Amino acid sequence: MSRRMVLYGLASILALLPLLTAAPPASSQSITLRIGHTTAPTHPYTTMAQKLAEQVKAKSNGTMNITIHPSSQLGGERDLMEGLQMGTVDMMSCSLGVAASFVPELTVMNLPFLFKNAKHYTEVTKGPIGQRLLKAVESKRLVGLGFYAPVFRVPQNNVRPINAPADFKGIRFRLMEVPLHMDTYRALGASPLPLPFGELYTALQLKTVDGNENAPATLYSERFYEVQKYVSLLPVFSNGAILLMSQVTWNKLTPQQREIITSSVPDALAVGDRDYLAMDEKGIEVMKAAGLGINTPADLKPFQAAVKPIYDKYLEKMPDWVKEAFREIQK
Ligand code: EAX
Repeated sequence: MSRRMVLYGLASILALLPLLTAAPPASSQSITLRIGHTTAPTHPYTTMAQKLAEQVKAKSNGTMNITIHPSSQLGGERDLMEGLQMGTVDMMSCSLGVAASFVPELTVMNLPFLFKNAKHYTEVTKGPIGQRLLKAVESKRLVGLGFYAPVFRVPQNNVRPINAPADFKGIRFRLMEVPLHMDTYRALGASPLPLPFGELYTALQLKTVDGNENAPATLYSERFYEVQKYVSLLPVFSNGAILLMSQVTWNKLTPQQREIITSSVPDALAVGDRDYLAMDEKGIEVMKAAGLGINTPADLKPFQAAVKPIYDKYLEKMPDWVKEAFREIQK
């Protein structure tokens, strides 16, 4: 072999080297996904995300990392939803209230006094209706990974306990910016005001609003009880959540990475459900101990009667399959 040939051979090996080293198969490339939500690091949205991160990391041999951003660090729920659509945020847990402002079909889940209990919500969301709703999310540049949080949003305020619809009169409740929620509280006689969740504690403290409504777990995790007097265990809306991913992010993942995520979701959501139910109970205990008045209205019927027009108004706009789903849920 001539010296020239050796040199030529060496040169071509050197030229190939970057190709051999620089581009490992996509599946072994490390990625980091950001998940955001509005609630505190002690809240079930965080423990769900921790479980998801842990499983995804283990199954991917450490190549897939999920960083968790609680307490509205990446913005409120509307900001996060927009972030998902643009691909600047990868994942989030979103209240069904705000999620329905982006995916109208989800509105059916927000009808007042719809679900009888946690079991009812779970059956619907884990069954064919839940599947269909997760599919509907895809037309909005989102990927629906699952539903969780089988608890209810209840009113808390500084004026009086709510035992009958008349007790709502004139109380300024902070609500999420969700038209169906606002209309419902108006129908009950309250004066609703939309505010981002991140501003709620201060608004309650400064008495910009008299009350708010959330799951007892959240009233506890956000310490709203420090600045509120009464909690009425009136299950006005579902406090369900949907775990969402950005379609922009999803499209960048390999089939193997997608599989790692989807196979990790059920266990993570189960942790979220378990912790939500437990924290709801604990929250009631803590609020009782903190001296809040806690009451359970004896009769739901007058409340249900007052919000009847909400059903007609919002179902009317829904596609037939959603109306059908509603009838199925109500059976
Ligand atoms: O989803 O805004 C709210 O009251 C929500 O419950 C909160 O962002 C968690």
